Amino acid sequence: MRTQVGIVGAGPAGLMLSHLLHQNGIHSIVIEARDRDYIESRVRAGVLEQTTVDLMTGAGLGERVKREGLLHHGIWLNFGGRRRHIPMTELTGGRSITVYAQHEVIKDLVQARLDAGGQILFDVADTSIHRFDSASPFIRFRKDGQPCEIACDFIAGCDGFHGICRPSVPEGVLTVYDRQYPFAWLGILAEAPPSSEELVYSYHERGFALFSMRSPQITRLYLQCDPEEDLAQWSDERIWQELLLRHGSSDDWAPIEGPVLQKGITGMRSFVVEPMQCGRLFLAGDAAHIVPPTGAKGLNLAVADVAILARAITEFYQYGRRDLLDRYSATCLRRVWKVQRFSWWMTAMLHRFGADNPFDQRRQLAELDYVTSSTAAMTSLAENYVGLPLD
Ligand code: FAS
Ligand code: PHB
Repeated sequence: MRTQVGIVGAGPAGLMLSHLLHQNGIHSIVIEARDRDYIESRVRAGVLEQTTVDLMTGAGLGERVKREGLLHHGIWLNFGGRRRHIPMTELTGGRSITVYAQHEVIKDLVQARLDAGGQILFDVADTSIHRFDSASPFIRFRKDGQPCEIACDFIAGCDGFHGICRPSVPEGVLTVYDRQYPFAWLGILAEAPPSSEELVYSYHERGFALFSMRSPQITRLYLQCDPEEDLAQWSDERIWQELLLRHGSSDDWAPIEGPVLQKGITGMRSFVVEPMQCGRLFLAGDAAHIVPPTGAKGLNLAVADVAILARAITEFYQYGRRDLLDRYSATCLRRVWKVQRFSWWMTAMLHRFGADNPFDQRRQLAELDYVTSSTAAMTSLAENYVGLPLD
């Protein structure tokens, strides 16, 4: 097989890249290790920045997110037993977030690719990438047990944190920046109507808790737990008891309980590799960086990376320009580090650190008090949360 851009991974990064390239008349092939049903039902992120929704709308993918997405104009910070509102749309001149599940974004992208005759090869195995230090890189993999090869001009490594593209870069080329957190998130999907129209981030002495949602019937909730936590020790009753305790607030707001449909534990880390490119291999999304989910940025950063990459590749094919390609990593990393800072800051402000002492708790409460009583501080949170504009 031959294509212009070989894309490894059908997550938000790989599929959005293939779609944006198609819109500019550039051919690509996406290969994916899992099957279509799996990627279209995998429970992950749920918050889309204004920047991401604008990108999707501009790329002709806005219809369903506009129709089914839940538009939010603010978030709540709950601490000291009282909820405080951050009116993000008001503070950012009209920018908002949309609650729309990641797997719904994946469904829209897969459908759009297939409707346009795009190639997505599911269920591939033994993927490897070659000669990306030359002008003729290629990808090898097995499909239905048969060896296959894609010759291409560029390889996009969109295969997530545990993919093969980043580890394929020769020793010594990449610098790794890594920070692990001494806690994780236990997340549930529950069949219960959202009792708050907007997300609630709760700081509590027993640990962080988050109230989010997926639809008028489904809520999504998280609580801080130990990284080694044994899920079997967490009955649905115990999870609800802990969530209601940590989300306690004087205005009598509380999540509505309901049957737990799905539960899982997600580790927390901040991770970046530099540079995000090597020869004709370009890393995007979780293949290059991981953020703790407290800032709801993972999916959005992946989409921002490929918007920058799609433009650079388009300028190469249409005008023979190499400068945007050469600057891909530097351009992305400016945004990546701002988003890393914001995600670390939200995580540090809202979680209990086992090693912390009473001074740290007082400092966290003072920070929360400042952020919810200073327009300047509130605006800083709001503009980062709704999404920094793409440069
Ligand atoms: P992805 O990981 O989404 O996609 C990579 C794709 O490559 C996958 O489909 C994988 O199967 C495929 N692949 C891997 N190796 C391959 C190989 N060798 N050959 C072919 N294909 C291969 N973010 C939030 O903001 N909020 C959340 O609540 C949240 N929850 C998360 C929960 C979990 C468990 C995880 C892992 C992430 C979560 N995130 C969350 C972050 C998430 O949204 C990611 O940032 C986002 O999926 C990144 O998108 P991609 O870079 O496209 O990578
Ligand atoms: C989610 O809805 O899954 C979600 C929302 C906000 C976050 C993280 C996850 O910060």
